[in-house]
Amino acid sequence: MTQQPLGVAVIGTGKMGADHVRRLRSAVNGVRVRAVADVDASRAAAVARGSESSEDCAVTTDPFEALDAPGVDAVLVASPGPAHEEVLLAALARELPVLCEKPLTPDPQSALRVVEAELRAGRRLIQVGFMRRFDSEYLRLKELLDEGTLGRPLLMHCRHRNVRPHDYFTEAMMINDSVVHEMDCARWLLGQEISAVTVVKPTPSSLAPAGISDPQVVLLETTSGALVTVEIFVSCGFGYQVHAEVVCERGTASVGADHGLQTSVSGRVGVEIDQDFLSRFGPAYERELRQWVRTAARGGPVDGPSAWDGYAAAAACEAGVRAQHHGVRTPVTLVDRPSFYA
Ligand code: NAD
Ligand code: ISE
Repeated sequence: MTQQPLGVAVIGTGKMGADHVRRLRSAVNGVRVRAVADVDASRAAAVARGSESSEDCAVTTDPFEALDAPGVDAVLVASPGPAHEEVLLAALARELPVLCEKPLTPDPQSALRVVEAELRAGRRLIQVGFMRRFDSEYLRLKELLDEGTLGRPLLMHCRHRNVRPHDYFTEAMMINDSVVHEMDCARWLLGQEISAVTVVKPTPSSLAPAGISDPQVVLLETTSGALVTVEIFVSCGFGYQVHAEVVCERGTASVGADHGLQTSVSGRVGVEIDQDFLSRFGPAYERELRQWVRTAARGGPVDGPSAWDGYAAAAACEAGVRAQHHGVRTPVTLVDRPSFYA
């Protein structure tokens, strides 16, 4: 008996949602996009049109209508963070497996409501889109740190540079939309929670977007005493760079060196720099989607980054946004981790 393809509703068809739809259609087996929803009707329609199977794909401006469309078995959420909670709760109420783009939600209170709803559902239905956990370099780094040959991690240094942010980007989003990735990576790679956050700001770039003090340096402390520095520079103009170096007792390991085409011309060596996350992390998005489709097709439980990981990152981000405003070291408060997420 052949298994029916997993029917997916995609909520939010902007940059990320459209890219996920393209990858689901071209690079992942056993899946069909059955509905797309975007508050911008023309975007949803354009994404639905982009395939031969578009006649099977419902198009709507109402996310809840998309969840209830014929053939929908699972949901991919790619609307902006503040819109995630209500669609996550609706998907959990319908027992639909979800891949939710990061951040799970932009604050820990709403993230905890999602965690509590998943606990009530009784099985893991939410995978959060922390795609660096699917990047081959980050996976190798995680393996190396877990092997223990380098000894205990002492420090981690991260650089996170974007060419430019969305028009609606705010200074708080430097933390809860961008540094949220480093919050998650630090927790995952070091196997520790983040205990406090400090943010310091140099004189901003004259090219920074209005209302945003760009760049900033974020210092994370972890529960076992490791320190993580993050340079976040969201309007650097020249390229997309995500780099991490972990300094351990017996050596260091780093990922994210520019790895594109290298040229030697006129006495100079040149290396191409990715211009955005879609090219830098393309293979990671595909691995993430394939794993989610595989587990969602069984009706869950899903694996990968969990709603708890989304909550813990949101709690660290809340401290980070307060630290951005007040300029002081800000402790992170977490509720006890339910054994469900052990
Ligand atoms: P975007 O602005 O390009 O797209 C968002 C889309 O959602 C827009 O088309 C908008 O009209 C639509 N939208 C807004 N409110 C909605 C609602 N209530 N219901 C349905 N649609 C709604 O943004 P983006 O860059 O595609 O980001 C979307 C999500 O993906 C965010 O959570 C963002 O943090 C995440 N993201 C993740 C990565 C990653 O590397 N994992 C990269 C970029 C963005
Ligand atoms: C964006 O939403 C992402 O998730 C990208 O990976 C990150 O680099 C960028 O800063 C965010 O705005």
